[in-house]
Amino acid sequence: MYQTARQDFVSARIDRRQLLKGTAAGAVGFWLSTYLGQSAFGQADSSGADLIFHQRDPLNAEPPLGALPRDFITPNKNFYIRNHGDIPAIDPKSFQLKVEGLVETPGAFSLDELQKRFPKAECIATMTCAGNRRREHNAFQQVSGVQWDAGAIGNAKWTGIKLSDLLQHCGLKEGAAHIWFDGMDLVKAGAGMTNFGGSIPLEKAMQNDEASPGALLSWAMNDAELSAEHGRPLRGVVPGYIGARSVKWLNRIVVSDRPSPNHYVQSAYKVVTKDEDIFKAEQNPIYRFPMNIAICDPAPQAKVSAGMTTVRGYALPTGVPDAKIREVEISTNGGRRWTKARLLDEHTPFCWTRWEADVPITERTSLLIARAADTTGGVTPDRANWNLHGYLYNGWHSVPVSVSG
Ligand SMILES: Nc1nc2c(c(=O)[nH]1)N[C@H]1C(S)=C(S)[C@@H](COP(=O)(O)O)O[C@H]1N2
Ligand SMILES: [Mo]
Repeated sequence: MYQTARQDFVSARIDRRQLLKGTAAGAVGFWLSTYLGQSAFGQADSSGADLIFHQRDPLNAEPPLGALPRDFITPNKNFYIRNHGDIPAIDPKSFQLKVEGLVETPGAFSLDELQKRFPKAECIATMTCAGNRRREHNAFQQVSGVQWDAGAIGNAKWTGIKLSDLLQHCGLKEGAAHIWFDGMDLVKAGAGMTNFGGSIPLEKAMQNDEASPGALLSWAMNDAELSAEHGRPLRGVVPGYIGARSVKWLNRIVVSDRPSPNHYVQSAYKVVTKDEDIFKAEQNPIYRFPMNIAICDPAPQAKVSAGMTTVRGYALPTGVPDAKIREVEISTNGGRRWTKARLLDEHTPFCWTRWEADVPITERTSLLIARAADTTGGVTPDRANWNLHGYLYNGWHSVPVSVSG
C-alpha cells in the first residue's frame, strides 16, 4: 500500500515537470508566480514576496530580518521556507494519512475525515530551523548547507487536530515509544533517494494541553490553508522542537518502539564534529530547540547617529513548556556595559518574544551585541559550539554599525 502511494507520487512529480516545461500558467502557477517570479538570490523589492532566496531548487528562503519584529505572528509572506527536495504535487482528493505500527487499529484518513472526526485544535508556536544563524559558525570553520542568517524562524497560529487525539483513537499497543512522521517529498541522501521523515518521543506526542499540545497535524497557518511550500495539505507541527521534526506533506505516521530510521533522524540533525558513524551513533537526534536571540533592526552596516538608538529583535526561550524569556540585554561597547531590553509580547508557551531597547551609541560604537536568558537556566552563550552541519547557532548576536556624528 505504501509502495502504491509512492508510485502515484512519483508520477505526480513527472506531471509537474512536464507542466513546468510548458508555461508558467496553470496548475503550478500559484507558487511559480509567488516565488520563481522573484530574483533567485536577491532580496525582493517592495513589490515582491518578502523573502530572500538562498536557493530556488530546492526552495530555501528567509525574510529580511527587519521584517520579523513587526509582528508577534509572522505574516505568511514573511515566513521562511526550508525544503530539502521538490515540493510534491499532491491530489487533495485522493490524499490520505496512514497510521501504522504499534496501534490497535491502523487506519487511513482523508483530510475531510480528520477534520470531521477529531476536535479542531489551534496553537501559536514558533517554528525555527536547526540551521538558523548557520553562517555564524563559519567564523570558526566553514560549514556547508544553506547559509541562513537569523531569519529561519517565524511564529504562526496553526490549525489542525492534536496528534494525541488521533493516537488515542487508533489505540496504542504496548511498547509504543516513538512516533515517526513520513513526508511525501523525495530527497537525495547519500547514494539514493529517501523521503523526508522525522520522529518524536511518545511522551511529547501525547501532551494534550489546550494551549500547547505536544504536536498538531495542521492544515492551516494563520487562518489560511497551508500553501504548497509549507506542506499542503497536511503537516506536523511540534512546538518547542527544531523545524525538521514538523514534517510537511505528511502522509504516514508509524508508532514504534524506536526512533525513525529515516536519514533525517539517524544521520542528519545531529550535533557532530565529524562525519563518522561513531560520532553519529553517540549522539541523539536533536529534538527541542535551545534558546536563541537576534537583533533584527538596525540591519548590519546600517548608519546610526550618536546618541540614543532603538534596537529591535526576537528572543526564543528553550523549547520546553515552562520556559519564558527572563531578560534580554544589549551592549554597544563590546560587552562591558549591558542595557536591559523591554519584552514586548506576553509569554506564550513555545513562542518567541519580541524586544526593544534604547541604547547609547557613541563615536566608538562599532557593534551592537544581544544576549538573553530564560527561566529554565537557558542562556545564549557568547559563542555556540561549532559542529559539522552548522546546527543550533545561538551565541550572542552582533550587528556591525557605522556611526555618523
Ligand atoms: N517533508 C518535509 N518536511 C519538512 C522539511 C522538508 O524538507 N520536507 N523541512 C523541515 C525543516 S528542516 C524545517 S526547518 C521546517 C520548515 O518549515 P517551513 O518551510 O514551513 O518554514 O520544515 C520541516 N519539514
Ligand atoms: Mo530546518
